[in-house]
Amino acid sequence: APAIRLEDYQPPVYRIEKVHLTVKLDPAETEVVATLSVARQADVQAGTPLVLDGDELSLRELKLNGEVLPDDGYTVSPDKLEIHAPPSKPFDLKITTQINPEANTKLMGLYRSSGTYCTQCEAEGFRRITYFLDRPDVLAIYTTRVEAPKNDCPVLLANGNLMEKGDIDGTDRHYALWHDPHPKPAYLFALVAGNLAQVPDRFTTASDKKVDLNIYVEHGNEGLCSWAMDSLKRSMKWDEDVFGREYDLDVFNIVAVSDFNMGAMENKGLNIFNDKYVLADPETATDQDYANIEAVIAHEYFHNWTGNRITCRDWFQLCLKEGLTVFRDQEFTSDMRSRPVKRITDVRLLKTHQFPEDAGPLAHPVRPRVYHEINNFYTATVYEKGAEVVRMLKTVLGDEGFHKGLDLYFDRHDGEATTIEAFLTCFEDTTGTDLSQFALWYEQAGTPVVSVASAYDADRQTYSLSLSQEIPPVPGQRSSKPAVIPLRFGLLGPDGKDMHATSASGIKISGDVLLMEKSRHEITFSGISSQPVMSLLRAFSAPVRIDQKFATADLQFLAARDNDPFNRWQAVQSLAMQELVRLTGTLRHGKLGAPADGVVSVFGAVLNDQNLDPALKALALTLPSEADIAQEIGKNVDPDAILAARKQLRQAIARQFHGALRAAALEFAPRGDYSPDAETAGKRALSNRAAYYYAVSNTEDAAQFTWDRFSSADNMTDRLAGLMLLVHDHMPGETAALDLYLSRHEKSSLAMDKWFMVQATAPGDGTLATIKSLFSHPLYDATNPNRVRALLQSFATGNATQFARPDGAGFELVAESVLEIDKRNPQVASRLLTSFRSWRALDANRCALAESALMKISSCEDLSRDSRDIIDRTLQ
Ligand code: HT7
Ligand code: ZN
Repeated sequence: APAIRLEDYQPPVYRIEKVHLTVKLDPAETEVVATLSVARQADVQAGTPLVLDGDELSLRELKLNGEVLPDDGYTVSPDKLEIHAPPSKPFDLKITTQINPEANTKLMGLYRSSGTYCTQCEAEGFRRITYFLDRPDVLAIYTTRVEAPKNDCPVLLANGNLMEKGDIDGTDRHYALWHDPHPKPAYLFALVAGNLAQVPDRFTTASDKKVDLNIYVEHGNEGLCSWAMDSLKRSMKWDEDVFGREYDLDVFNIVAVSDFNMGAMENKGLNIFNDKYVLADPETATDQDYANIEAVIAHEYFHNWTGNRITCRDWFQLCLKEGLTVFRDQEFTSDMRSRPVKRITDVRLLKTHQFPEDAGPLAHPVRPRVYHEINNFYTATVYEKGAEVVRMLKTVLGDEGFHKGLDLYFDRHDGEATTIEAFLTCFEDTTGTDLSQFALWYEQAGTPVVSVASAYDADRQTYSLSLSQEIPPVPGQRSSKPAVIPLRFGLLGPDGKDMHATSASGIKISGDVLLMEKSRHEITFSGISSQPVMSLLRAFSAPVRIDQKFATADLQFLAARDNDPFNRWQAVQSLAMQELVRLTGTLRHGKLGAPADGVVSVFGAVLNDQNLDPALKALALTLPSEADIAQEIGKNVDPDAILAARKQLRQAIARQFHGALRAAALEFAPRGDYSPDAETAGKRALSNRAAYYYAVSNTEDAAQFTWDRFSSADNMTDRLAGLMLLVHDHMPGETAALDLYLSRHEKSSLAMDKWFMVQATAPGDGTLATIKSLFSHPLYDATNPNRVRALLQSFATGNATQFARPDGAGFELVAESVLEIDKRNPQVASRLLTSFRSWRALDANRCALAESALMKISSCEDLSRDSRDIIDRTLQ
């Protein structure tokens, strides 16, 4: 496939102003009649051909201004329709295509999920429904008539407001006519038809407009929607309160489907969701699931302004809607729950998913300059780093400047398809700040490393700080320019309070933010009466790595006393990380070192800190993941040694503090009716974190205690936590627990995804055989993306020792699966394939085995464009 480049962007030569669609649904032979009102752009020569995109389409009829177009007036293929010489005046093009929803296994365009017709058009799925200018800068007003048998499909939905509904005389069919008054790009088109249950509600906007809210689910699931509905109403209110954004249609519909390539989709007025981000009850959903539902519902809703009202000019600008919308949903969660807990959770996610992406062969700028397949750019870099960039913009400009700029953006670009440049200009215009250097965050790939050195001069009472920044080389980017890096900081005095310098030189400082703009800064703080401890990058104010040599005592001090909760957490993590890296090294040399008392005792101090919020405590007690440790080690990685080191530290903590851990596991287990609220969930998290350690405490009742946690749990959070311990630590009752879980949850596919996931992520040589036997389990379904992700994606990304087995069998299993899935669903396959992205960091033997598995994939000739793109970049 040819490379698509940002520099080649050309505006469309024709506009499509109105679209009238009639979709006559049929499982295998759906007819789509599209009437497009087309107009030539003023600066384009009359007679310029009109070239429409298609994908696996078959044309049935073509009329121009009501007349059948002669054969020599156009050329057509499944992926293109060219009208050779269109009229110079605006004209109507009526295109009839036939498509097969039942055979659509890619889940892009119109497909069926458990009998429900649904669509997915982002990024380029609309061209699988009809020929179109399928690009985000072509905005049209859509009217959609959906026709289907009344019995099979009592519910008929499309974007916008319902205009009309009725029977089609003389048939068993009926229709619904929907009209969306807001111009939109084709990727936001949606249609749903099926036999679904409707859960209705109402929202009144700030300007007193009544909006009908509906969640549509499979019959029987009506009782699982209340959390999603509650989250939706809170999102609508919050967007009014915090961003001044009101909803703009009479109805907002959400549909949950069980076969979906990603999380959810923000189609105008008709959001379509992976059911795992809608359905919840305490029996089947964990606290994490509840939090995810709240966040994804909010995210899709917030897209109504950041994405739909204002959309992207081209797909290079994807971060314009995604980074900004992730930032908005993160802020929503921070306001609904605990801000520090949310921040820590997000930074952990960023560090485990985005940092490795940015350090490996798939690295790309937040706004890429080139792509082969846009579906491969829905990445942690575009989403999560994109959100960090928006957050930094807020830090740099201040709350007021940020909101003024954003208000101007909403005002100036409403109804447009625009760019990152236009977005940044709004902030420049309102605040008078030159953001040209800041814009580098969108253009440069790679994670900057900020190196820190400091010295205290007691005689002069000065504290000096050297800061330098550098981005390590990234594919296609050998050199880089210094970025604007806002570093929130505090100089901690011995009492744990921030010290205040009488003056500072060498850098711009505003409030508690140091603003790096150069590659080096030599900073001097004066009037510092005693040796401070530097707490840098508070609240993780920039997506950078900090290279700072800390004395263990200073980290211990920060872990105990920093008044920034994020950096307190970070200090505990850094201490654990240092120790885990050391232990890993020792183990690799065939020795068994003991974890240092100083580190173990910090965990004890955290555990016994009476003032720490339980949710924060649970996070602080969570050891860096195997993937995090591997990343820290960086090269010649041996996942077995990492796993063993982690287990050593876990056991040392467990054995030393078993009494307090047992007590915490019991004390913090919430009693009474289940509630998913953040505070109660935080207590459960702490209780389960304590149980995680206690399970390996070597005490007499550890096994029984763990079994009880599983078997007497009255909610999924505790049950799953117990199951994970039994299975991952291969404790007595492991098999019985899996069987019990299966018989209890076999009817709930979301609960069963967890059952597959737990087994796929279990360390130990037997896991591979387990996975192979699960392929033929009656509940395994290779066509359902959630199930495939539960078994294979979780194995490849969450089971480092088995995926990277020293005999290569883990890589082989994933490689073979990629090839098989790729034939059916390229998006799911290419996503799975990205799990190889850090292969070059492995030790020589594993590296060679990974390479041969990758070569096997690469040698397959009919690989999808999606997988070909990932494999080529991974091997480059
Ligand atoms: N904007 C959406 C991204 C998306 C997607 C969703 C489902 C299936 C295929 C998809 N391709 C792209 C989701 C979001 O960011 O809100
Ligand atoms: Zn999004």
